[in-house]
Amino acid sequence: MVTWANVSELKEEALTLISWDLNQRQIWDLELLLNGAFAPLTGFLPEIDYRSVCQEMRLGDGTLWPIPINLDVTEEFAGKISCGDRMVLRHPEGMALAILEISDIWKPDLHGEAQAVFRTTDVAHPGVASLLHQMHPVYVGGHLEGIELPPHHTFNHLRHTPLELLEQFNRRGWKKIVAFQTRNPMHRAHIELTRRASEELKADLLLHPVVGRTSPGDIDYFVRVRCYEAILKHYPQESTMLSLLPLAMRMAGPREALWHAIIRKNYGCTHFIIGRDHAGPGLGSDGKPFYGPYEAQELAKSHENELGIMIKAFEEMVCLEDSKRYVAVSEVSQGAKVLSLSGTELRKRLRDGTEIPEWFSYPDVIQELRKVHPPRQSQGFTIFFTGLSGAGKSTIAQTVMAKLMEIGTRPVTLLDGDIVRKHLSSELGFSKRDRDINIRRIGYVASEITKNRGIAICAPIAPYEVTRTEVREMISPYGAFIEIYVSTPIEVCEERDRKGLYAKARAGLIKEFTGIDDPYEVPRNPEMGIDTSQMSADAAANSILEYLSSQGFIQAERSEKKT
Ligand code: PPS
Repeated sequence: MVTWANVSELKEEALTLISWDLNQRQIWDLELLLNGAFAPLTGFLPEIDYRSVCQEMRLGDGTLWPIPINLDVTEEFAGKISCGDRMVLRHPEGMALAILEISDIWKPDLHGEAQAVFRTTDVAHPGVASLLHQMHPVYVGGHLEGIELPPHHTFNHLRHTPLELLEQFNRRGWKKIVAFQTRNPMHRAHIELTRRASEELKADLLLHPVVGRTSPGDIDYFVRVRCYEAILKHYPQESTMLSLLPLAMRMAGPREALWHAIIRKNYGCTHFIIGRDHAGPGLGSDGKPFYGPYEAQELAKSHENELGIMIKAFEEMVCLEDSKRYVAVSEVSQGAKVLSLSGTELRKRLRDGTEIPEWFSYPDVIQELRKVHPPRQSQGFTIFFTGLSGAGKSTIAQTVMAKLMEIGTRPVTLLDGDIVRKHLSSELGFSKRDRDINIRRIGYVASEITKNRGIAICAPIAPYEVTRTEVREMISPYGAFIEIYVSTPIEVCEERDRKGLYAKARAGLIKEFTGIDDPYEVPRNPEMGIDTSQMSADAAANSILEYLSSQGFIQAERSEKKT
């Protein structure tokens, strides 16, 4: 166990120690270390355990543990600490949460870790992308002493430590408890599956959804929790309970299933449901799934004795067309028709406001989902122009803005390159680092605008593909990201040279000028391309409005009238 003693002394000591400000991912890991959900871990893994977990799925002493739990820090920070030191881990709001007694500091081979844990280095895997793109390069291992659990401001009545959950189980007289993990809203198929599990095992049911990090594009947990609360009414009250798990998922499929089972054992459950494609990360860059659909349950089953929790494996549940009854796929008799509604189709129906059948879900759940999936005409979106200086980005952006303001259904904000550099990024230059910071700032502001259902029009050069992709990922959870490559050739831009910058760059008076002595990476998959040497700004703006109309973001007749 993590040590919890002398908290007031530790708080005093924390004032004298070097601090690391935790990011959200690290806070999720720390909370589950501190509250015992990651038992037997007593801190962030030392190097010997880390290597063994990667290679063998076991700690150095042989205990089953499939996922590395590491504290990652910058090289700069690592240069200030040594083994044997104590450091304080702080919440971004400043509270000291724990003291780490540093036993190991090392630079991991992150590609090797990805290959060992995820069996791939393909960044289409969200766990790999996070490991390779978000982790700091140095790991710090050591034993933790707890000061305070990370604070929560939402749904506190549904959050429990393992100890609190055990108390709840005892109070209710529950002895046999089957846990269900999910990162999605629950529909009828999930309910049938969990009811079946609970009936077959004669066990009480814990709905234990993840409210930490899930997979990119998942529905946010506020909405999901409202759906879970709605769905609880459809279960027998006395034998069902809902509790939220602040876990940072890795989407590691089979290894993740094992890990989830260990965590549920620590929360006092006796059984754990593993269905089809548990913690599946979707498809790889080659279009193939990373793991087999039943690999996760097979791996967990094969370690059942050692796990200390029983695995309740389930096949996919499907709905029979005739009787509207749910059965396991293998129970469908020959010739019987089954109903299905894919996630993509569900999202489309939510978006279009079209019917979602009763066999699929409950009206109260759908009502919650509809609240956050307004029809496209009321959703926010971002138009992101990218291209060389002088390509025509600002002129088209201004024309599009004027036309959208004439339509007038939502507020429109223009984040032009020059405007942003004046108001948001005045201290930045044009090095790769500075340009990336500039573009991330634009992305952040645009994501806030999009989230609040406005229209953001961005028109920076944004020369780097990775950074543009990052911005796309920041915005996409809230609304569409429409990337428009203004592909006007450099000769034309240079010929125009409205600001006289190309002449200066050629004369060596401006350094790092995009297209002259600094790179521009052509977008790989923009939603649109526009070449202003072939098309006027007005015609370009009209084609953008036509695109918006064809995608349902603006009403067809309004855009036609105005264009
Ligand atoms: S970036 O790369 O996206 O951060 O650039 P951005 O902020 O869009 O650039 C804004 C304007 O800065 C002028 N300018 C330069 N551009 C490119 N390279 C160098 N070295 C440079 N120095 C100044 C240029 O006019 C950009 O505006 P636009 O509207 O693209 O012409």
